[in-house]
Amino acid sequence: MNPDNNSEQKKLESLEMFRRETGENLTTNQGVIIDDTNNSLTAGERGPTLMEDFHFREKMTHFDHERIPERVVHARGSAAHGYFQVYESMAEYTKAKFLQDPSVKTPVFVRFSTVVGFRGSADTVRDVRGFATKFYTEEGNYDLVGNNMPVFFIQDGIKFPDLVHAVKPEPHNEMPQASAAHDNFWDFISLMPESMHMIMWVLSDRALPRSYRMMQGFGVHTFRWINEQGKAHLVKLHWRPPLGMHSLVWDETQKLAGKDPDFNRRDLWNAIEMGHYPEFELGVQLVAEEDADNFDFDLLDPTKLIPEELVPVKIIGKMTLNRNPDNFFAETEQVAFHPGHVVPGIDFSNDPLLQGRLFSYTDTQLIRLGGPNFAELPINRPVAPTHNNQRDGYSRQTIDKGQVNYFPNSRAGGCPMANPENMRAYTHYAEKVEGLKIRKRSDSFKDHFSQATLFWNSLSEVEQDHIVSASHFELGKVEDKQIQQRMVDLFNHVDHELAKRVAKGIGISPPTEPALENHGHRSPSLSMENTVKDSVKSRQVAILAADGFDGTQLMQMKQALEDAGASAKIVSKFGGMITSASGEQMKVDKMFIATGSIMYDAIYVPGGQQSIETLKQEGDAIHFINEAFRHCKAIAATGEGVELLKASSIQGVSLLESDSNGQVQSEKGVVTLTGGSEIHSAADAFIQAIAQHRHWVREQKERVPA
Ligand code: HDE
Repeated sequence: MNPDNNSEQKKLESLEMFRRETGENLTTNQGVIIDDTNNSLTAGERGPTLMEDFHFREKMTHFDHERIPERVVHARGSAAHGYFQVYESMAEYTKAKFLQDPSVKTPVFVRFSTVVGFRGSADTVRDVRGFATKFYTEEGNYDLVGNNMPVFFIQDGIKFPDLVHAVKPEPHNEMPQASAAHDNFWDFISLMPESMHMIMWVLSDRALPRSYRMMQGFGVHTFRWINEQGKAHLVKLHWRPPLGMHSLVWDETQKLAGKDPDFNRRDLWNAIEMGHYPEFELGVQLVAEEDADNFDFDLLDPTKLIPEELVPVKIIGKMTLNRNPDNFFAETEQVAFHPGHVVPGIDFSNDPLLQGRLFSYTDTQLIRLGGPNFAELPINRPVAPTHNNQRDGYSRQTIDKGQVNYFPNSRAGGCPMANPENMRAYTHYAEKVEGLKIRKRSDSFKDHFSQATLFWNSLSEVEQDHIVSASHFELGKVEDKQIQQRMVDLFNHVDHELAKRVAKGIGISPPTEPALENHGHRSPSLSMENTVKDSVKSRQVAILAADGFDGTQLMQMKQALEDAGASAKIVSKFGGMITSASGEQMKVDKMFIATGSIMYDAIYVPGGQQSIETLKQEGDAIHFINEAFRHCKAIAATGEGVELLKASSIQGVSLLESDSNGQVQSEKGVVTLTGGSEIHSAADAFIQAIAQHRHWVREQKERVPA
């Protein structure tokens, strides 16, 4: 076998030992074959169940103990296996072995999550997304436990229990589920000005990802990389999706939470099953130790990012996720991440939030996974060998041989040996630290607004509008006027116009003067509008059709979409088959009742007189078009299909008001072709429109009911 693939295979093989296929015979856990699992053992046909029914007892006991506590945060998640490869050696900056050789594929397991909701909550809520990666490196496991936003709410780990208590459902009635839109959360935030930068991110569209495959990831904290010569760099880590960053719109997320609460989870699963392997490039911002103090903010402050204009992001490698887990519980639920899992060449900084995390993860896993042996669970085992004198505890699996379980020893030749001469051993960076024991926030952490303003200034008008509407929703749910007022005051430290717009929406008196002058700086890379928009790979397109559709148009468009990597599904009133005007049969993929425009990125309506007449009478079909239009999605129609768009409530698209004489026309993401002979050109225009993700120019201005 190719040695490169060897390291990638190692984790697969280590999991293989624990995989179990369904066998022919039903057995007990002791291996005894069972003849009947439908009837308990009873004293007579109508008599009491007998205690000696070991099969009943074992089955029921195991069931009774099936649940474990869910994660206190990030309870709802989905994961995938894959591998990571560095593009070029990072030896200049770090000695971490998995970052040296571009031919080495390091196995990874990645879990994406929401933060606030319970395990069964909906995917599409407004929330931060967790992005946790376990690298099974040859030198041990390295966990990069990040989020999809580059900063955090608080500066010190000691505030985390307060933050989480405030955002979780209120304790007296356990409402609301998976939402920050309630008094407790905004009460806390209004008293914590340090959270304002993160609040801007949470109110932005970053909190509503279209797909886990289309969001960025961030290590958040400043970490330290150390090279073979002992030289250190401070480093911020980024994950970048080649598909670009794309979000849902608020109305869509609300509807999806009911129609498909698994929307992001399903998207991840399906993409991998279909071979559209999610990819993320790893980027780093490197700052030499000696330059650490050259910024007007503190690199140890997790409410700050390093603007890319100051330190560019260097792309150093790529992660590909190519396999779904076999078993949700065994893998996705039992995986245990920890920012303290580092390998030689990677070290921490004194970021007080990071320092707090270094305690919390193992601690919470001790209760969640029931004792100290969770590192032995298949998904958590490193591919590097482990040897130490840790013994016993609940559910110990390793059978440690021999008489010796202490160090130093002479009876086992001193093994396992802690050897300071071992060049491969982890050594902590010898940072000079001195000071008084003190509970005090550093003065260098005191600017809470400059970067919140930077973020606001960097967004497009549409993105800013979305922040304002999000604040109206969130604060509109708050009952206490004083909390609303305090929030308006905080927004007034970010930007005066923003504060006035927030105040107007929630009926609070607007501030008359800015609390701080807007510095006017921008960082264009912070806007999602500037993301990649060149591909329709793995995008979902609904084709609305009924009996009598134009078979040539439908087939040609479907083919063109699929050739471009999109997936096209036929949606109609009933399941089964529909027949084209010329007699071809097509299978209906989804019925209107079981789907909605919210589950697709774009809509296509092929011609066919009879099909269009039927769809015009179909409220669901008209609603499909209206809703997709309102959500700014690409819509195409050819031949008589254009008539269906005209019958909808679409407004402000002039091409629908005139006849195009067989020409392909495209305006605001609506593509039409009245003739129907130039389907290829229509498909090209449609594909371009889909790649734009959304056509915001329609928003607000051409509002349609949906
Ligand atoms: Fe976490 N966090 N966190 N966190 N975190 C957990 O660990 C914690 C923070 C993040 O998919 C818990 O095993 C503290 C920042 C992710 O399994 C817990 C503080 C970032 C996940 C915990 C933070 C994260 C967690 C809950 C402030 C982004 C899910 C269950 C000091 C850089 C990992 C668990 C997975 C999970 C503590 C702040 C990311 C309680 C104390 C900042 C992605 O230990």
